[in-house]
Amino acid sequence: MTALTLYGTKLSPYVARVLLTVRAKGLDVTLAEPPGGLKSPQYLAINPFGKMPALVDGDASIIESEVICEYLEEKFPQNPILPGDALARARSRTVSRAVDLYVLPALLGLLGQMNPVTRDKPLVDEKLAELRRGMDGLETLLLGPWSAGPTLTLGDCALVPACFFLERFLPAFGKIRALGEHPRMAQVWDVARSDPTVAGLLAEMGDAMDDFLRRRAANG
Ligand SMILES: N[C@@H](CCC(=O)N[C@@H](CS)C(=O)NCC(=O)O)C(=O)O
Repeated sequence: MTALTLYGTKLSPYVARVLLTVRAKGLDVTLAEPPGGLKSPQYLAINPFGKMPALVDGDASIIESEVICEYLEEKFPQNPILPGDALARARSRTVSRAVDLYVLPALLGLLGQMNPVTRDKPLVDEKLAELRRGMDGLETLLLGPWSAGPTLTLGDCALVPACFFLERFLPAFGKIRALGEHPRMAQVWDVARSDPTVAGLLAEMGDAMDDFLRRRAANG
């Protein structure tokens, strides 16, 4: 097996999705900072969009978090994160896609508006409405106890990191009670937190976030 390197940080929900896939499958992948930064010529040669994550496998680079997860699943069939049945696979992929299209863009838009003093209120209202529509739609897709049935799958690898950010940052905006209004999402979040592999990654993400916020506060 050639060495696998994943470029990115645990503070990105897209990187965390790949890390969850890696851990669930029991793979050996090194996590590294994008060389020279996201927009450096060196990293742009790996990911022309200058975004994290990117996976380097030997001479090849693979980008887009969902594609990376699917690549790892195809290349390393052990501990599958896609169910055997075609319909169940479609359900899992739909959750993954819905998180990307309808939840994360609104959520990430809100993260730039954390400060209540400098906050762009109309933008926040727009993003909250978009997020609520995304979460309401996603809620109807979840089968339980994991997003697409009895085991952790691709959909959970996308949804669980999104839940981490929702739980951590949504209360600052007051209007949506994070997972309190979405019982099926809350169930996935509960089952995920009681799974040792997922809980380990969530703890690391929490530590990385605390560290980031401490450093930001120290630098004014
Ligand atoms: N669709 C991409 C999204 C990746 C993405 O937006 N990553 C963010 C971090 S959360 C990033 O690298 N942002 C830096 C930038 O856009 O300059 C994926 O799934 O990999």
